[in-house]
Formats: sequence, C-alpha cells, structure tokens
Amino acid sequence: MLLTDPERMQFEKLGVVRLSSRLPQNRTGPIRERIFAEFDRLGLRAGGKLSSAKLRSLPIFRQIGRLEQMVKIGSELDRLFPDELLAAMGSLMTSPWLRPARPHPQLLLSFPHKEAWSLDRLNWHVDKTPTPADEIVAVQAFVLIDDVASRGGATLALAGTHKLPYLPGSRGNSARNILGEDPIFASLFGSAGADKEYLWRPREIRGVPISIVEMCGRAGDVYLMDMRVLHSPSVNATKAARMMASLRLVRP
Ligand SMILES: O=C(O)CCC(=O)C(=O)O
Repeated sequence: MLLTDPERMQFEKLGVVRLSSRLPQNRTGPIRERIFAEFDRLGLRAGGKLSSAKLRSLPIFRQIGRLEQMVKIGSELDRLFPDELLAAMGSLMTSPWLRPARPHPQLLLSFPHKEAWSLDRLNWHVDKTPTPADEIVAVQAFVLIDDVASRGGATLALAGTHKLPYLPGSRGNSARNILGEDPIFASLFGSAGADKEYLWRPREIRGVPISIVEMCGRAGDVYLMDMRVLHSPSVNATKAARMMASLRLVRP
C-alpha cells in the first residue's frame, strides 16, 4: 500500500487524500456482514430494512457514539488497517511515529437521519492541536466498509485548514477562528443556514485554497487526513447505513 508521489503531495498540500480501492472486497465485505448481523441482533434491522426511530432522532454526533457502543465487532476491525496502511500513514509524518493512539480502530456508523441534508450546525473540530512548528504529527485513516453515497453521512473535511495557523499574522490563532473571519466560511460555524452552493467552491483564505471534501466513495476506499484539519460528521440523508472505520496514529 505504498503512496504515490502525487498522493503524498496532495496530502501535504490539502491535508487529506483519497486512496481509491486500496482495500480488497474480501477485507471489507465480511466486516459489512458482521455489522448487519449486529443490526439484526440489536433489533436495528428487520426483514433487511433498517428500523430505529429512536436512533434517527438523536443528534448526529450522539447517534454515532451510541452505535459505536452498541455494535460489537472486536478485533476483526484491525483487518481493515493492515500493516502496509499503518506504514504508509507513518511515512507521512514529519518524524517517525509510531503507535496507534487507540488500541483499536473506531467504528463510524450512522443511520439515516431525520433532518434534510445540509451543512448547517455541524460539529467542526480538530483532533490534534497544531504544534508550534508546521509538522505532521498525527494522521487519521478513514476506511469505507461499504459504498457511501454523497450526502450519505460521510465525514467532511475542510481541506487546507491545517496550514492556516502557520500563516504570517496568524499568531497561533486556530484554523476555526481564522476561517470564521471569512464571511462565507463563517456561516459554517454560525446558527444561520450554511447550505450554500458556494461553500463547495474552493476559496482562498490568506492565499491558502480551502475546500470541503466529502469522504464518500466505494467500499475499500481509504482517506488519509492530517489531524490538524477541521472535519465533521455529516447528515446521512440516504436510506442506507453509513459504514466507515477510522484509526489514528499520533506521534508520542
Ligand atoms: O464521520 C464521523 O463520524 C466523524 C468522525 C470524526 O469526527 C472523528 O473521527 O474525529
């Protein structure tokens, strides 16, 4: 699972890169079936149809956490993060890694939500506070266990935001504060509507191109993300369950 030079360059520039079809179906398929078996066991699927009014009405973040607690897959999830993938992640870091921040990967599941798809009031955050020097010290991998359609609850990333705290004049200000100064991106963090077509167009902030990346695609696709990048869960407006898993490597 070596990274190509263009993939490496894209990761450094944008902080996120998609590696298409990087895992074979014989790795993702059995986990997908295990998840469905868990849905059946938990009464979250009946006759092949997802059913849980209760889950549907939970706020997005809470629903994902709740499903993670309920669905038990265990160490089989490790198969989604083979050694070559961990080595590729480690090779992106400025100085050598390396150990997973958590012993096991995390399941990222979401059921169809009640609300319509939009960018309003999402939960944008970073999982690694930027270090004083511009270094890659933490990389997160997201694996698609099943196909995830656009607007199907994929993680969203604000590509390029890992660079913002290091720009001259940023003085350690967070990416979120810097983006918040821009009238268009500010709407992502406010309470007014943010579902505007123009938010999808790349836009320069102090010379850095920023764009929204939706981590959708096919089972076996892998996204790698610099953990200084702002990202958020999103609304699942399809009828299918969103099935992803993630693992974080953080320099000790
Ligand atoms: O897509 C999701 O469930 C959100 C993932 C996330 O925010 C994270 O892993 O930090």
